[in-house]
Amino acid sequence: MGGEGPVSTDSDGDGWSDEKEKEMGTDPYSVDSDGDGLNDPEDPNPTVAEEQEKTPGFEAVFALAGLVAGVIF
Ligand SMILES: [Ca+2]
Ligand SMILES: [Ca+2]
Repeated sequence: MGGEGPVSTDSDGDGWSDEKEKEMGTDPYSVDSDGDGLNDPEDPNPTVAEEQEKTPGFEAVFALAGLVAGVIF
């Protein structure tokens, strides 16, 4: 459509144009510049590999603690 050429090139197809990647300091040829598993557009810190500190057992521990407390008291 049209003949104005590409407005923006998205070499890695992650949703950010090469221009934006340059702006953000990310790798325009890598969807995940820092390699932490989150694609650049979804990554809060696309240039800093963060450990995904998830504590999936947190609620379970509380539930268990509550259960134990309920049993004991
Ligand atoms: Ca891109
Ligand atoms: Ca990332």
